[in-house]
Amino acid sequence: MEGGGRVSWVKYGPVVSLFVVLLAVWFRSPDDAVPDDRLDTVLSSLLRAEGKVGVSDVAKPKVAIGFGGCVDLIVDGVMLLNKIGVPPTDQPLHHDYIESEVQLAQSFAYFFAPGAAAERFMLNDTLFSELVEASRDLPGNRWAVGGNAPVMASRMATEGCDILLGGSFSPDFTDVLSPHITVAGNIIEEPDIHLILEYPSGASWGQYTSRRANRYIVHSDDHNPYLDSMAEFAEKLKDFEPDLLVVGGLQMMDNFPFQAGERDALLSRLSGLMASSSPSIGVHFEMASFVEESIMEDLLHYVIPHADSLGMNEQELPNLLSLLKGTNITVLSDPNPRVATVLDQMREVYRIVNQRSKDASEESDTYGAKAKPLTRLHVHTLAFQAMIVTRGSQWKNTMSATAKASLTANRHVCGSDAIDPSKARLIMDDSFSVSRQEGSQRIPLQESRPVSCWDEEDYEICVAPVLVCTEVYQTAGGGDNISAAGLVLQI
Ligand SMILES: *[C@@H]1O[C@H](CO)[C@@H](O)[C@H](O)[C@H]1NC(C)=O
Ligand SMILES: *[C@@H]1O[C@H](CO)[C@@H](O)[C@H](O)[C@H]1NC(C)=O
Ligand SMILES: CC(=O)N[C@H]1CO[C@H](CO)[C@@H](O)[C@@H]1O
Repeated sequence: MEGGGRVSWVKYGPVVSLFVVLLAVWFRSPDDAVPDDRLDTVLSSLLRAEGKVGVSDVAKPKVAIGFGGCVDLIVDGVMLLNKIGVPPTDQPLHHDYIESEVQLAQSFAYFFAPGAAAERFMLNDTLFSELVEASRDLPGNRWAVGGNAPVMASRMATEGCDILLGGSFSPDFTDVLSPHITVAGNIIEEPDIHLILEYPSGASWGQYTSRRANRYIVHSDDHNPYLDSMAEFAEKLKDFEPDLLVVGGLQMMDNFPFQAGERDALLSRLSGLMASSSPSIGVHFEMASFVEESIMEDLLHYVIPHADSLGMNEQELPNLLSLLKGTNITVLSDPNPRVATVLDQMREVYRIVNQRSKDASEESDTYGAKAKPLTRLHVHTLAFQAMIVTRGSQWKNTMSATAKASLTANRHVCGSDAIDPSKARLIMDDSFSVSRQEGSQRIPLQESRPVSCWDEEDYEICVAPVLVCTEVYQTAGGGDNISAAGLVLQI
């Protein structure tokens, strides 16, 4: 805590008692939200933590990001389903991919009520076109540059980095990108469209009410699953000499009807690309919504061993962990997990991935590259941001990066760079336990020092509360904006 100093209680006695009275009045108010001044303090402290370090103007960080991208068509999910006459189903069901209206309704219902993020491939082109056509003239619809790679690229360019972006885009698409972004890929006529069905907290659809704001995404990509920009990206990567390589967008391969062996070949090539990058640069892999077990296993084999850093949300963390532990992947987890639960899952992912990398380090793979240890793990949730970073690794400024990630969550979801505390709420508890193990330490949330960092084993953990936006503009792309914002302060 800064400033302050002790004041005479005698001199300020009347002021203090007035304050106490006001406080008492305030505490009687039925509103159970966090006091405004508490929120203000958390906000100003987070801003101060974020501002402690900046991105260098002199030597702009260079970041290479793949793969793919799309045009997002963002609509109100319930409004769209009502318009095309898809009635609420009484059978919420998980589907790996979507082929019919009934499956769409069942899958949407499955994720809508808990408010969990989901993304599914639509195998039925006719249905997908119908949905896109219906969305085009739905009130309040918006078009935006989408896809993990372009969103992360744009965020990092805005934060002052020079970017090489791997993706095949139409000229219109490339035109709207920042001048600090160089595109490596093919030129295509029609970009892939992703349909983003957003819903606010408390939205209702038939008998269902959403517990939190989120989105359900359907896509039917022709280009993205093939990572068709990879060859040109690899070519330009040599001269670009990045400080950081980021890989994302691989979920477009999930449940895509590839020919036998095709996906394997693509991921094997990607593995070679990641492994051949200079050992001194960081490689970050951004997870996403995966449901196909075989592709998750491919990620464990081809991608994760060559990443120093992983980013994911509260759904993707238990999903990855269950796979690492050899159990069935989890498609739906608690969308509002406790800090202790997430930290325990993160410790386990960190431990298992590093153990696997150690075990594999004797044998090198076909490219002669050894598995890298995992030195950074960032999990973004609605209520808080959490990072594990290995002490002595190349990742700098973990405290400030966690603060920046947290602020970016509000900025993104509220759709405004300036954070308005009247549109924000703290939903993290007043204190959190560092683990679910009995007797674990509890850390109080200090408004003036909201980012808590501590050391364990060979790593540091930082946790920052999120000022959760209450007037949602957009949730899709949130993870990418947040992850990218955290990364820029760490290279
Ligand atoms: C694909 O969607 C169309 C339009 O909704 C529908 O008529 C058709 O039956 C669907 N195909 C399958 C295989 O479900
Ligand atoms: C796990 O997956 C297998 C194969 O897909 C399936 O047969 C089994 O029922 C699943 N187990 C559980 C507990 O879901
Ligand atoms: C909704 C939102 O604010 N998303 C932002 C994510 O980052 C990109 C790149 O900076 C912005 O253009 C988006 O507005």
